[in-house]
Amino acid sequence: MFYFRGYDFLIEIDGIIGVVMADLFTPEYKRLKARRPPPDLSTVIDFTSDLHKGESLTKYNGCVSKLDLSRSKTTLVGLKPSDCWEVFTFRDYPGFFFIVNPFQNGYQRYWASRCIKDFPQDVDNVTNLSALGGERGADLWSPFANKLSCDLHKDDPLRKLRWTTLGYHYNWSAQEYHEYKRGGFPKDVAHLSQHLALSLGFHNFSPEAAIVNYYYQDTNMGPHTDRSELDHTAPLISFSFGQPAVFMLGGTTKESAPMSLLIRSGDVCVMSGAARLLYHAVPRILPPDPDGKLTACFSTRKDSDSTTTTAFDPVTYKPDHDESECEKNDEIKTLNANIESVISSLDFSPFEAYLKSSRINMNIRQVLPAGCKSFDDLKSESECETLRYETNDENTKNNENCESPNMEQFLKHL
Ligand SMILES: O=C(O)CCC(=O)C(=O)O
Repeated sequence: MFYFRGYDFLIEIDGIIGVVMADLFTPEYKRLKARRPPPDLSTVIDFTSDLHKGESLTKYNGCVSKLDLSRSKTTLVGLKPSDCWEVFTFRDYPGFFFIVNPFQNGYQRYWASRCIKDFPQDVDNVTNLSALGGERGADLWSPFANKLSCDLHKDDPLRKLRWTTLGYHYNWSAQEYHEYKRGGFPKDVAHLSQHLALSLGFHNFSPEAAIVNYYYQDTNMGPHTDRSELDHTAPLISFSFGQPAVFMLGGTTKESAPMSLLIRSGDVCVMSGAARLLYHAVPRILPPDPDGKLTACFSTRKDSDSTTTTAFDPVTYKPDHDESECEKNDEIKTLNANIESVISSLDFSPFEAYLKSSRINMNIRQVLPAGCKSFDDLKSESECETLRYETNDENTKNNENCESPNMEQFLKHL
């Protein structure tokens, strides 16, 4: 075996010569994940520092563009009106959107508290701890929050929490969803993701499953694709809270060189269309700021001004969808009021302590094809088979050792 064209391999077995493309994703993943020496992160795109410090998109030679969303002035579930979001698209990754923190200041408190405190202790949901025989709906939060020391000790069960699933529960071993392994889907998460999808032009997004990932600062997620959902035309919407992380996005196989982005608290990634099935990974969570402060996006008006009575800038909901959707509008108004009351009454200090050493990622998926309410609705056996064939993924999450699909295919054909 020897090197060919810089990256690829020529392989000869029993007189047959073939080309095997090299894996360009894994070595970069390992480089970015390395502890000692820490990696050079200068190739990682950081929209917040580049663009807010006045550097322009020309730096990216036309590879990155800004999308103008002018359609909505609506503020709901803690989001700013979408016409002031900063949305980026990428020439080489059509269908991938990166939105710089679209949340109003202070409102991430609500979402972070839902992810850390509420979702794991809802009996409808499954966590990595309950999946291994722990009590379903166990309260992991109170023991941590009630402790005087707010360090996330290595023996604290909260530190062992790695994921919670909502709605259709993903079966990590079988890599599939099942009709009878389904809990209720929280209305607030449904509205958040649907509003985001709608703002980007996905009118029929139906949020049916969410995976909330918890990353302590020394953890990561290996290269994988997400293809167990039956409808790949629906976007995958991913929110991040807490410490920044390096996010890698590659091609449909690991043979394409990946790009890396710095994802900060509040940022949103959307994988859709041609980007829906791309390889991605999280090699690194960045350490907390040396001053120990969480980013300003968690601050409320009360933090900076002791004369202020409300903790955050209250949101006024102005429906800009069909006015006849009264029921939905009422539901959103109630939701907004509830979010504001939760934030006002929240003692944020234990959450701050948790978020200083951790990152949370909440990603939301549509599982079923449009129009289906359950797996039983899948119209015919043949349609079902086709969809199942598409979901047959050989790439396991966190499996850093799996070989590139082309390598496997090539070797199979020898
Ligand atoms: O943490 C992230 O940003 C990515 C999470 C992810 O890829 C997944 O849950 O499939």
